[in-house]
Amino acid sequence: MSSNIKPLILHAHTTGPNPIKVAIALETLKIPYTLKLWEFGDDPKNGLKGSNFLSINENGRVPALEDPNNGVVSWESGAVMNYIRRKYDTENKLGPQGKSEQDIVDFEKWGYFLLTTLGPMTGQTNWYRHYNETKNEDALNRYAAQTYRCYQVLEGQLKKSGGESILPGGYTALDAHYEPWVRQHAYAELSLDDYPTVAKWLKKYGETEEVKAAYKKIQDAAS
Ligand SMILES: N[C@@H](CCC(=O)N[C@@H](CS)C(=O)NCC(=O)O)C(=O)O
Repeated sequence: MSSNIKPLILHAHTTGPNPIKVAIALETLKIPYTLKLWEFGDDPKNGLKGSNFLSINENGRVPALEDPNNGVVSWESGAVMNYIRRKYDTENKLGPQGKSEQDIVDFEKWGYFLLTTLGPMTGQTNWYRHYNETKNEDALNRYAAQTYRCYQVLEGQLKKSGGESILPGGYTALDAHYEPWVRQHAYAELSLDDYPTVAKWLKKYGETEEVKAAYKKIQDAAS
């Protein structure tokens, strides 16, 4: 698939989870890409809120993906992942495996649950755990409890496949979406002890070639 494709440019940050899902998708499809790492802050040259990056994504957040093959620029990880699937996933390695309306709705609903709920609740837990200038135990407890609630919901879903994949039947883009956010449980100081199927899925998927390659590529670019 990769031979005639000019490398895509994935805009990322060394630690942020959202770009990693895009790297996992590109690795899964063996699409060539280069990484451009940005810093937090408003440095005009290198900052996510600086003029250079804002000309690529006016929201000042990563991921953003530039495709030199057709000039398309995408941002918001959900939109980026959908673009990659529409444009490059010719063998449907990342999309819903069934064609029924329920199959498609299941794929979409678990995607939205990550994008609107599990991801943001984990992000807010991280914020109140590590960054908020004044201690706010109420906010921290609220977001930690909400993240645990998401783990409980995910545990139920993953049990349907014995912890193999978010949707029964094999990995899809959803596994790429969830992996970096569930992996964040350690940084958020949340335990997966009560969610053994989530822990099993994370370990197994985290050891796949595409996931290892995505993390390595970001690490290599940072060093
Ligand atoms: N909803 C966005 C969130 C993107 C996002 O929050 N990215 C983080 C890194 S994981 C970021 O760029 N943060 C920079 C900042 O907050 O200034 C998505 O799914 O792409």
